[in-house]
Amino acid sequence: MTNKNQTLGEFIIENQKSHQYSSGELSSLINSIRLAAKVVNFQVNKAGLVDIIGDSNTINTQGEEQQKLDFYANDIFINALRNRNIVCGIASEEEEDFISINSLDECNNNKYVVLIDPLDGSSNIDVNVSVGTIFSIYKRVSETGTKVELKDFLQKGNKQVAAGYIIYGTSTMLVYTTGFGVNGFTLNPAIGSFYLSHPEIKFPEKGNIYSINEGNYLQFPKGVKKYIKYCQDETNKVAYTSRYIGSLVSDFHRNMIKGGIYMYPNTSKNINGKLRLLYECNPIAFICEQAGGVAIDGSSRILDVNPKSLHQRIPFYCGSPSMVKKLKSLMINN
Ligand code: P6P
Repeated sequence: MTNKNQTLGEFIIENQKSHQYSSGELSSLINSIRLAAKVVNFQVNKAGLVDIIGDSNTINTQGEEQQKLDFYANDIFINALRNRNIVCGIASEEEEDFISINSLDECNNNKYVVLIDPLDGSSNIDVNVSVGTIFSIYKRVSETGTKVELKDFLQKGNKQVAAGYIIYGTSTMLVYTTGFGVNGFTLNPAIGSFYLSHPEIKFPEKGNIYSINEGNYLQFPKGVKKYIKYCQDETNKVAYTSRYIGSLVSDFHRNMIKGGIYMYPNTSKNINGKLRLLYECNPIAFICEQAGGVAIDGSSRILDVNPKSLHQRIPFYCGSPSMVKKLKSLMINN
């Protein structure tokens, strides 16, 4: 049930009663993400004013130059989760290995693990383009009270208990699902509270926006090339349009609201695609499906892919059902 203008805190309490996480731990976990989002938002919004942007002259596990805000966001989210003693482990795009969170008594009885991309699209920060945080939450599969293990993180996306993103754009929004639909909350910066602004978000059945980096066109699989030409064919009944921000959270969010498809295929430079399965594609795919969309790796459902490693990459196509279905038909037949 949704009540517009409800605060995120009120929404969590109301839904805690009626949903699976009545224990309150997942509610507390979402609340810790809410707090971290406000802190990161404050820094992102003033990045241009202080010496916090610009390369930090270090390289992350992906071989990408880390912006200072990457580090900062990573620390803020990890500390917010650690300090509340809610999770037993965290994996992050900015950390080579997962982090085991041991409570004071060393045997950690917490049952959730969190995987996070603390600041996706960070290369856009110094040109004032919106960026985002993406998170994915699972129940641990290893024995409670023992140290967390890699298998707790290498779970299929269909096992997620919650997933969401924060988009630091013209306004700051927190969008998330716990498997009962997708709801969007907009931050009122004057009072520092998130308000339910987009209840029960659903993809429009049809869409006309396709999002892809066409600079890589020559390297795309044949089916993707055919789909792009299909969208550009002016004899089409639908007038398609291309929109690409280069920030996954922003491109996905616009397409979910307006109807569209986001595509990041494998290329000769990224033979398994560029996006990471565990903390980018799985959470976005969970939200996508909960909003009535479809998310595939070109042939299979993203949420059914069996992960092999923490930072594994995968081709990613997600959006309005009719558009993904058309793309898939062209990919399978070419
Ligand atoms: P390209 C940002 O680095 C990111 O991971 C996604 O947010 C974004 O959609 C994609 O990469 C952009 O990649 O190669 O088009 O610049």
